[in-house]
Amino acid sequence: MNLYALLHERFEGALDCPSLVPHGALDGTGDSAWTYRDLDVASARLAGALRRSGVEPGDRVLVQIPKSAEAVALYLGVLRCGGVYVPLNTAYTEREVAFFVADASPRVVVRGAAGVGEPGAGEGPRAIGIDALWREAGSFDPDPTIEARDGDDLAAICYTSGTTGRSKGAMITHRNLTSNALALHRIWGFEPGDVLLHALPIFHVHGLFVALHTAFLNASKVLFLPRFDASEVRRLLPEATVLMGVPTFYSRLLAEPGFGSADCETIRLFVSGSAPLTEAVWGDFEARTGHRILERYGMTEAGMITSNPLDGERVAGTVGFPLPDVEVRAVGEDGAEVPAGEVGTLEIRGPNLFAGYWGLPDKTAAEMRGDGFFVTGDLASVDGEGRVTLVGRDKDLIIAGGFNVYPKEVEDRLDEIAGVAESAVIGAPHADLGEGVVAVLVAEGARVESDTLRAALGAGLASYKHPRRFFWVDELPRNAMGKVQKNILRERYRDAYDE
Ligand code: MLC
Ligand code: AMP
Repeated sequence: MNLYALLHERFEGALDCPSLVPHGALDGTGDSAWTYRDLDVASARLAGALRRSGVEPGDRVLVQIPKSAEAVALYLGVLRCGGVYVPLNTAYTEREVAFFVADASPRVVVRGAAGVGEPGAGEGPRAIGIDALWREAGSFDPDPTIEARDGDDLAAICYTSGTTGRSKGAMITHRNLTSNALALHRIWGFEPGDVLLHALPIFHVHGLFVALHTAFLNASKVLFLPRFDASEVRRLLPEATVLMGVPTFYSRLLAEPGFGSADCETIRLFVSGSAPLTEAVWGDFEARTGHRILERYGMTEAGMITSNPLDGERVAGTVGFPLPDVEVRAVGEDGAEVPAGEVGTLEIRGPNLFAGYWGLPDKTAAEMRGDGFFVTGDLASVDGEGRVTLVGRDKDLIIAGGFNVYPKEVEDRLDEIAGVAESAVIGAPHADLGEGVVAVLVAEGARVESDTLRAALGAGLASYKHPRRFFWVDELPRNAMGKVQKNILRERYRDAYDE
């Protein structure tokens, strides 16, 4: 079934109820709230405009636009016409976007109003700004068709950087999204009247799939903020019942003077994920608000994998139990499952597991076991009851404020800068973002100023990937194989972001 058909079935009885409430409608500066009918009609119009642009089932539609209700309607419009939605971080630079366009070979590219050129006739994808597409969509009657799709058909390709520094497109099917959405909706106990406070970006699994699908399955009202702003989120909490966020949301709320239980009286569920929630933040949050944050674990390739229980015990520092129909196991270096409670690499299997990396069958095969389990690259223990505790990663990944940064990609850019002989990029503890990016550099001649380094990175690398701390050394520590010993660097620079 097409995921849109399922969502439509669920909100059909609530067409006149509010769906997305844009920020302008919340602070009284203009916009009005969208109803579910508005969302349905807008997505039907956009689906029509995409069809007229030549989008056929299976064609990719690549999108890099600011968060807005129209952007959500475009996502739903792509689902309706059977297209494959390819969302991109709005922070990506032209160089980064060019890679994704070449890799995904989309039929249509939708960008923000700025920086969009129409390519020459007949060549490459049709490039159009969201405003122009929106106007175009409005000039035709809505096309109510919802293209029939199989569970195995692709709904989205979400890029996630690989250990090699080359981004890989995770192919996500209608079954993946549908099974995950239904499971979360059930285990998190969505109920009539729930109101979701939405402050996440909508180019990643968390804000796009987890948050929006559960709300739409429930025909819920969604308070739709353009970005996370702690004081604004605090102001709106009393109008909401559910907040989903990355750990930085919670540590920033705690940093708001006077924040406490009075702010949270209407909330029934705080969810955290995408990065580790420290026991300190979890504990402070409970002490100040009386709420135990529900931590869950997921990844682009598998949507949500485990979750602490809604009703049972939520344990700080753990990510809870596998979702219904999802299997997890921790395995040792020999590939055999380790005994309960011992740490191994976490492998998973279930209807949430993606269909592979776009155009990279070898990379897909390298991360799959013969029995269909996927190697997550996360290190975890699974206790006798099946509760999962993540203890680290064996992939060379930094997670800053819920955004992934792959060291290799940053090192490649640093190494191109005149005056840098070689570099090693690591994550260091960061009070606000969980981890911060640190570069350790070997000079070629005179040492380059930090500002010059950042300016040089600026043109090609999204700003959240930039190191904010630079250290110069005579040589990088290497093991007998010549591999840089990042564990030594992590230890040496673990105070890099201390105040
Ligand atoms: C912004 N900046 C960051 C950053 N976010 N730097 C490192 N890490 C981040 N996460 C930088 C910008 O580049 C900019 O730098 C400066 O900070 C200010 O930008 P901003 O946009 O004003 O930042 P802010 O609003 O403070 O954003 C922080 C944040 C945001 C934590 C609210 O990053 C956020 O919403 N993160 C959520 C990410 C997310 O949704 N992840 C889910 C992935 S899905 P300069 O130099 O240009 O000024 C997934 C699977 C799963 O992982 O399990 O969910
Ligand atoms: P992404 O590639 O952006 O989907 O990021 C997925 C990775 O985020 C996972 O493999 C984990 O390393 C990490 N992650 C997600 N949720 C959690 C969590 N609750 N605790 C710790 N790490 C998490």
